[in-house]
Amino acid sequence: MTDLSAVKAALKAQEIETPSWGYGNSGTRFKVFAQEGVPRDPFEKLEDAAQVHAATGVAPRVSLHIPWDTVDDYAALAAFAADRGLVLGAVNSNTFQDDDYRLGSVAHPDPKVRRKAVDHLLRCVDIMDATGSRDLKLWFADGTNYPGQDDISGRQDRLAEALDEVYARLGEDQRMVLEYKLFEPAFYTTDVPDWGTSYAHCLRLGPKAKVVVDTGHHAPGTNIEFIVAFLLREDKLGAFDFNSRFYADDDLMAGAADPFQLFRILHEVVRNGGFAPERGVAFMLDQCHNIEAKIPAVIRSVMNVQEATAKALLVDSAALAAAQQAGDVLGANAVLMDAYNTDVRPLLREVREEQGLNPDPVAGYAASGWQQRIVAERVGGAQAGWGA
Ligand SMILES: [Mn+2]
Repeated sequence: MTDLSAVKAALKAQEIETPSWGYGNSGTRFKVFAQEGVPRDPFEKLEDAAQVHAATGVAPRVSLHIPWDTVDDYAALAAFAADRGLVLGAVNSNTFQDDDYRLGSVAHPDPKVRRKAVDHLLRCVDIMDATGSRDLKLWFADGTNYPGQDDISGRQDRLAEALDEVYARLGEDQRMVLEYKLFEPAFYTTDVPDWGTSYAHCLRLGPKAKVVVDTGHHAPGTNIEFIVAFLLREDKLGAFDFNSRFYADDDLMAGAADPFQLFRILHEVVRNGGFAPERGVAFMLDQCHNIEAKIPAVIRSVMNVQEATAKALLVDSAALAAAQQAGDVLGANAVLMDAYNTDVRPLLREVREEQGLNPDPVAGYAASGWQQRIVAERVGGAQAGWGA
């Protein structure tokens, strides 16, 4: 039997980090659709993030993206966040939006471009010093489009050299988390295409380097929960970027496309102690809301992660271990499916009521009047979005 009070305590202690860019305008390479009331600057993004935290109680952390969230005074941004009950989370670097990066950034053949990219990453660590952020999130768009375009091993050498320099700059309590992605924007080779490549670089770098698992960055059919179990076992899982996908890097709401997969991933997190604060795993969303209302979409995503977490916490681990030990294939599978098939929404409503929250976060947000307020007040100026 599962201890319900322990499950509730774990759900109340959960922290899900939301991305600043999820509040701004976004789209596909075909069209960015503007929405009314969208933030014009990083401060307004934090105001929206505070609404998500107010509605859910588990989203106090916000990831930044540099240069999209560039401000004059990062300590002031952190203070602005703190005034709203928020904490600034991972600093996401961007070495993919300048013309200089046509052939890559840290793995570019030209040392001048590599210098520029590394300087940007070092600048991000300076920003972390000011914001108190722990993690520098690295995702490189680097790769090649055509066989023979560049030297695959040479690019790994350049990547390693850049990572070494940034790693050496990290403070005592800072980390770098290295994300991988199978393809896109490069279509032939990608310099960090999979968890193994990220893991190998992180292992070489040392304990302050960990792997980021972005759930949308794998080949179709990849067993992501195996990767999670393996990385946790090796103490190399630094963070999740949750989102969901039907085809490639769709960046849809976490848990929307395949809630069973999200449950299987979170089961491995629970099984391997990944929620313990000392494991240092960051649970972040990395997604864009192109056609749906942004704040409610972030709230829905947080709820989807909570629901999958609740189901994972409800797995009867003693019964599961006994069935596994006995070689009871069907019994073991049934234990897992019993948890997955549990309707945890009443439990989560109860948890929220105990936290003094509206048991229905979507309804709570709708009743707050925030959406009408930002549509009325955020008039004029340039809306935040990709590249802004
Ligand atoms: Mn990501």
